[in-house]
Amino acid sequence: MAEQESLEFGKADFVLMDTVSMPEFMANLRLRFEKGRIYTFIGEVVVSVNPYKLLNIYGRDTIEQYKGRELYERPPHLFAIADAAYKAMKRRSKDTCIVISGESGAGKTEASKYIMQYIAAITNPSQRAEVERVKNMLLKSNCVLEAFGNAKTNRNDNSSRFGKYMDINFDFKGDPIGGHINNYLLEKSRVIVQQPGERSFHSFYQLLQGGSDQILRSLHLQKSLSSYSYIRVGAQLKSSINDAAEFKVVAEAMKVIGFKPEEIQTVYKILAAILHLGNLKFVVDGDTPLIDNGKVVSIIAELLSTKTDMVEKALLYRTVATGRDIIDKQHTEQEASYGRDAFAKAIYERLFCWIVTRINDIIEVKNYDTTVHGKNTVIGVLDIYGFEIFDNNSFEQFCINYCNEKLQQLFIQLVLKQEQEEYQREGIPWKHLCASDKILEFDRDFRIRHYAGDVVYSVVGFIDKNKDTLFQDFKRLMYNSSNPVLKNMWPEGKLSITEVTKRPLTAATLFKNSMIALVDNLASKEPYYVRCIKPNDKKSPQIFDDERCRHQVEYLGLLENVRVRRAGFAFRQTYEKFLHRYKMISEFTWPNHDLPSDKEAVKKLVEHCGFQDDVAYGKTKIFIRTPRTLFTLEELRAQMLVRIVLFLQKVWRGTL
Ligand code: AOV
Ligand code: MG
Repeated sequence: MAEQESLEFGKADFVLMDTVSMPEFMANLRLRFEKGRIYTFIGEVVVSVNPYKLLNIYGRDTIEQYKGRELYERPPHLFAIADAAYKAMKRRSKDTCIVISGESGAGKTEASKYIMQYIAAITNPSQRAEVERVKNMLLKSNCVLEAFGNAKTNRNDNSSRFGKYMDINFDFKGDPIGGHINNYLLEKSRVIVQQPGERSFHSFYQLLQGGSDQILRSLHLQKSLSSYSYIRVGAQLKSSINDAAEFKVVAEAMKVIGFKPEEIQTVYKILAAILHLGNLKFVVDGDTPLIDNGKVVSIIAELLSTKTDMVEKALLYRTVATGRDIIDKQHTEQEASYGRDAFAKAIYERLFCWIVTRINDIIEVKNYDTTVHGKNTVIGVLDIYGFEIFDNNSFEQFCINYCNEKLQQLFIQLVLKQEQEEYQREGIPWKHLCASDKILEFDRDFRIRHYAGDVVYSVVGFIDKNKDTLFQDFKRLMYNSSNPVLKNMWPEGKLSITEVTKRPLTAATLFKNSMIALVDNLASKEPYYVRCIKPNDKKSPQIFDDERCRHQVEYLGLLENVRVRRAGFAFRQTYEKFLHRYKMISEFTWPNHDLPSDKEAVKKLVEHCGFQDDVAYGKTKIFIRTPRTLFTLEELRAQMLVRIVLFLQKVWRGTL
């Protein structure tokens, strides 16, 4: 059965390739993609190619086929990996993690959702109500996070614009009892500007398209997307997502998760305030900037539960301490525009982080006593923004691509490094995979050689985005809001101007620190990998673009991964021990050899048997690539042993 399937659908595990070569790897990957077999193993790693169409392979019946099975018993699937991570966690009380990587649009987020669905489906057989509640929350949180953290980009209609790491906590029975989400740097510049062909975060369109007339009226909004300058660029874009329908799904999910009505109201008010902010214009009267459309300011003040004159003041002045004096320094027109945009970005980012915090409050493990219930173990699922290159790359791409570099380094370290070091010690040639983040040139722009390709970054706005200045006046404005939900989001607004002295860490430093913590966390767990490949740049289910795929296979290090797996499968042994076991196979080594060294003797033996193409000679060890060679050696040995025993028996009986 397995044999038949492997002939028709290609090899289910790349380890079974006849030769480890790029052409053979690509031929197998393409064949399987064309046959709708989008998953292939490399040992315990799943390689996935985005099918760009719905496949009927995630249903209840499929889940049942994978539940509790060993990895190799079933065709390759995300469920096999999820089950392996779950089993390791349950049987061996190991914390495990599933790391999903691949470039933008390769299918990471979809994979992470299927994995979570699988874990939800196979746990809690006794249907405990509390566990069901937790599972429901974990699953429902996805669509809320996607609404606020995903957007249509030129690479992906539902591109994650934040990094997400979710821990699922399990009790001693292996049932989910809670979770925790870590979110990483949201691409907040998208709130105020998007590249041609792209949109802002889904949440804005969902509100405008899906909000009832009553809701929109209360927010002073009209349905027309092109009325709002912050989202005008992508207003006409067709989205594969139905914004109006999704608005209701997200509102319902927030309700189920446990957001209070006044909290959901505040969320809408913040979105509306941002849209109105974008329409504010400053005019200059002599040296003095004024707000052109004062009506809009009063709407913003109403939505943020603060006073019109205070909003106006925060937009036009900043309070500075000069020595002992505190003065209100007036903005130039440019500063006022900068301040407005920084404010819009900041309240959206704050809103997003607040949503994550609220979800965490609700899903966090409560009342678990380890002394009574035993260890609580964790499966982490990592779904980040994938490596991306746009026509114009800025600070955000720099951070996103840095994050991907770190994960690739971790993969090399955990999966390939040990092996690579062994090869190096033994002096066997190994094609180096480097996660090199080399800066190649600096003119106005700079180019970095990333593991996945060269990216030219524009320096325009780079430093501003890194400094990420938000005038303290806005923080105080929000802290003084009479809406307690909003006020809670801005605790540092409590500080007076003289108390704010410390220069905050830059955005890049904060991001770097969070990445280091993430990598340390992943490295402390037993990792399982899903490596996603994007088959083409047209989002087409039909096209397997050889060049694009080969490039991804190359930079993901999949061929090296296969080599490592095979090396892991196969055999390595010191020359002395190898001879001890197999010397009877060859007349050159049996009973003793007269060659200058054991290494030479092993070479002679291997050549005599015709295996020279399947081995590598290290300084102290021989390496055999394919298990078949090893089995043949064992067979030859067994045959020889039988003959030797028969021979000795004859000698013993004196019949020879
Ligand atoms: P990403 O997470 O890797 O990109 P997604 O998971 O959002 O990519 O996948 C992009 C799109 O590809 C989805 O919206 C689906 O239309 C399609 N897709 C992906 N996986 C599947 C699947 N298993 N079955 C059917 N369609 C699929 V980014 O978030 O941009 O790095 O930052
Ligand atoms: Mg994603």
